[in-house]
Amino acid sequence: MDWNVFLNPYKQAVEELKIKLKGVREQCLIENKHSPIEFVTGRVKPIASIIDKTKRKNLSLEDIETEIQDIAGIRVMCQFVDDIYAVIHLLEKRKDLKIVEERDYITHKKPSGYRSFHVVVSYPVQIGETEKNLLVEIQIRTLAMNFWATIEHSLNYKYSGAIPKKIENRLQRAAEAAFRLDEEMSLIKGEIQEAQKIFEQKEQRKLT
Ligand code: 0O2
Ligand code: 0O2
Repeated sequence: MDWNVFLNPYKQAVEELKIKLKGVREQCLIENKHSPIEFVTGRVKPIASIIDKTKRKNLSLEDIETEIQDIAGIRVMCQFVDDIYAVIHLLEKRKDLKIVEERDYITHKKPSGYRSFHVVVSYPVQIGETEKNLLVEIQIRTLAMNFWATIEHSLNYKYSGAIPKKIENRLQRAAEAAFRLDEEMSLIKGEIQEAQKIFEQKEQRKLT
């Protein structure tokens, strides 16, 4: 298998979607509206992780295109939980992609404490003269959910997936604390957005 040939379309899909979603934020800022998108990151799954997952799920290499949905991964970070649903709505309305699956780990958090909303989309890329539809996983989460997931991911890496019970319990409590933080922030959302609008206008005036 030539991994370069296989992964190149995924690389292109990640770059295109990053630009498009960052564009949504820019447009909101220009219109002086609250952007449901705070920032966007993306990555193509490393070859070693693809092979690991293939083994773990007992797949053959021919199946990976359909069975591994996160070879191309986009992450959208939001300030507020409501923004997550605004981003999902925005994705549902887009004509350049098709939602094929939604996984709600916000109302159904994972046993680890993980929260995020995952949307799997089918996205067309032009490769040479042909068009190829690829699966891309878009993870949408708040800054607090992202903070937790980033820390938990490093601990999982450190302990090779076997986090000691004591730390696991603390992480579950931290996940709840992060969720309460999101709830608290939602309660003063209006106040925060007003302050951010004033700040943005001031920044814009400096530029013109
Ligand atoms: P800018 O100018 O900072 O807005 P790239 O391909 O370089 O555009 P890439 O490789 O996806 O972006 O970068 P990465 O490391 O995946 O994502 C990091 C991006 O997220 C950077 O923006 C960071 O500035 C931004 N970022 C990280 N944490 C935060 C945060 O807490 N708040 C905000 N607002 N942004 C954050 P860029 O893309 O380099 O552009
Ligand atoms: P990466 O690139 O290291 O993040 P699975 O079969 O469980 O591997 P599935 O069902 O295909 O996954 O998809 P799922 O569970 O919707 O999404 C898996 C991805 O969600 C993971 O990717 C993580 O990015 C994130 N995720 C899911 N659960 C957790 C968790 O408990 N903690 C953290 N930090 N992230 C989680 P990978 O494969 O780990 O790749």
